Amino acid sequence: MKTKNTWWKEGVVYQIYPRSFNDSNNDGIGDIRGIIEKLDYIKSLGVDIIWICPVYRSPNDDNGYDVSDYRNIIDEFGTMGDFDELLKGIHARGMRLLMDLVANHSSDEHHWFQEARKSKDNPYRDYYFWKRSNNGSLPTNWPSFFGGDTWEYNAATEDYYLHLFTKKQPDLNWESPKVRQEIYDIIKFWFDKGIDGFRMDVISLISKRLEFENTLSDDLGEVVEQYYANGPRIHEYLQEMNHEVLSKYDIMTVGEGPGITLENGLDYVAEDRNELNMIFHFDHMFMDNGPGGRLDPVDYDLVQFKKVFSDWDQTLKEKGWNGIFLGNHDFSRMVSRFGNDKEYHQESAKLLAMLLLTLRGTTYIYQGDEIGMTNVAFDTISDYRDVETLQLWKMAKEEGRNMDQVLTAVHRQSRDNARTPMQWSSAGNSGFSDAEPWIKVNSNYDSINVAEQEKDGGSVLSFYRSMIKYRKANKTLVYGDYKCIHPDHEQLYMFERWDEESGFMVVLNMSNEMVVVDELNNIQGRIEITNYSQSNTDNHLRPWEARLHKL
Ligand code: ISL
Ligand code: CA
Repeated sequence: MKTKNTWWKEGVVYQIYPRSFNDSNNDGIGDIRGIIEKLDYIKSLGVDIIWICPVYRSPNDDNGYDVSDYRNIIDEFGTMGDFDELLKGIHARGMRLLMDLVANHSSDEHHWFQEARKSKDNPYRDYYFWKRSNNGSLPTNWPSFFGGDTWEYNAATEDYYLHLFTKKQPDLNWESPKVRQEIYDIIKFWFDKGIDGFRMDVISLISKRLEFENTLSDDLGEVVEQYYANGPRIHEYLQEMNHEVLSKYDIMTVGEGPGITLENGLDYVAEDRNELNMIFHFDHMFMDNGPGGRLDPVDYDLVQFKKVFSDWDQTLKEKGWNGIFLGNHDFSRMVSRFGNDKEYHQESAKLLAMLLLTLRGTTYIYQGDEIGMTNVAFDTISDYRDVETLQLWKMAKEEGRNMDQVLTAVHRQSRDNARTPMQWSSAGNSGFSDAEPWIKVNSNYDSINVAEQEKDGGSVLSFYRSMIKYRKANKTLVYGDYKCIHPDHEQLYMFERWDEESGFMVVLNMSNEMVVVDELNNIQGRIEITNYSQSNTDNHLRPWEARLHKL
């Protein structure tokens, strides 16, 4: 079977974290009018689709991933009028808009939960999960994604509610048909406004294992796979959602999911199953998490990294579709993580752009990566804002860990690395705001910023524009077959893409050393794009050199 061609496969997506993108009214917080001001910039990148992280009403315990009203805009981001204008502005420029659906949990300040917690016979009670204590201890020993436990006591009903994330994010009970209907109604509300799709937050977690068994593992990754993700009714729910709402609109969906693996990935996206269009799996993103989780980082290995992309391509090809990303608001900056943000900042940022835009799958570019924004290293924990970082910090302290080492891990791993304000120019606060931003700007903004790179045809920004344009003009890079050459090479990532029309060879030296590849002499076909200004056709690849050959 061959899968069908569509706009959402060919599209390039630009992800916006509204809080950190652009502040229009100078209160230090990015907002919707700030996005409107930058629509021409976004369009100029050549992207087709914009995904905005949550903009709904929220007490912001987890920066909007704790929704208290799914049908309204949070005040600090603007009004529904601003939103409508944003959507109109996006459509007027021939682009589309994806929103973020946070349906595994609500905020504890949502009126459903406010009701549910009042009494055992409240009509909203079964919107959430309630359990009595287990002989004086918590109902289960389950760990939260962000550290700590997953049960919070509710005095009025003398029992506990489940929260896989923070205690202000109670998990919704999808067993209840009323909850599912509420979610479908919300989806419908936004589709009827004209949005073009949803990124579905932790959708892999919505069906719970009702036995609520204690876990036997200390490894969070294992716990997620065995106890939290891919519950027994997940596919029934997704098919129902598809049938009830998704299938009635020309929209796209991308399901985010811890616990989505090579073994079960197709269950979510095989086209004949009518569930989701594509997924974000985390096989390459959690590679550097040690057994102790995020603040226990280990080195990542290129052979493993390539294998992740090759295995996923092989698994999904001709049956489903993938989302390709190397960074988002939950991880450190891709150039700091997979490239070299010091000696080879430019080269490696461009190389990663080439990788992103030549793999099979829909490409997702995270704001700031198009100028090579890097990780940040604040001197003190008080400059960090992310609830996960702060919770893990507190726990590490209680465990008596060496806090200098923990701060080093925070520098490397904190989600705040990706949440510092967008670097627009070398003006104060990087041109993001006239007021002090909600989180500090990365101090390298005077050298890494949009305004500088606009002036420079050799900048990372210019390279992104060329790569996006090239991908869009060459559909072989979207749909064509993929084959990794030299899968065991420890510095080189080389792969071929081809179909009946044309063929390409992508050659990436992902190391700080010169690499010699004899067969480069034999590649027939010209180099279309490279990241060094002095193009080089011999068999020596300079550090982080990237070449795109047309065969
Ligand atoms: O960042 C993680 C914890 O180490 C991931 O496991 C992350 O929590 C997971 O990928 C889900 O992320 C999404 O849901 C979270 C929210 O905090 C993230 O920002 C969101 O992308 C809860 O809604
Ligand atoms: Ca603002």
